[in-house]
Amino acid sequence: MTRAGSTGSGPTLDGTGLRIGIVAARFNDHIVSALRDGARRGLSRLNVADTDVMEAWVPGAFEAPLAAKAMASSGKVDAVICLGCVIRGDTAHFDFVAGEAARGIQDTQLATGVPIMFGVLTVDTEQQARDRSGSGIDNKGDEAAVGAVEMAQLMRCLKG
Ligand code: INI
Repeated sequence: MTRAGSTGSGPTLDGTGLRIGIVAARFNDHIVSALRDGARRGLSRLNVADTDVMEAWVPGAFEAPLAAKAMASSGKVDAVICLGCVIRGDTAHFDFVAGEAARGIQDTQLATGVPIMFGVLTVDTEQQARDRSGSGIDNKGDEAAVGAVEMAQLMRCLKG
């Protein structure tokens, strides 16, 4: 059987030569900056050169898909990592922002064929956000970086 990319125990990841975009939402920026640091750590651990990482900031998670689409359509990146933090409040705003960010990101990766990672925290409390944006590999930005390298490698493999 021919396998493309991953094996059951996970793929061997090497991001050498990959170009990765990061779109980070400024809303809750103390958390999102920590996710961005996690993503940068993850990319660096997987041999993605700092100079191959393009970073753009947007006002909030709602705007992330548009910037991701511009990056993905530019032909300058192999994958994009969207980072944000949406914390549930007392109104329905959370559902619109989180839902539209997720929908926009999925639509964009399907429309462009460029992997777009959903590194947007959707949490009930600030503490839950802190727990997912620390200095270890359980940082969701780091997790998104690993996903970006895996998907970029896989798309290269599948597209030939
Ligand atoms: N944007 C976020 O990224 N996180 C949030 O928790 C949030 N809340 O709670 O309102 C949020 N709102 C801003 C939104 O993303 C847009 O920037 C804004 O609505 C303008 O379009």
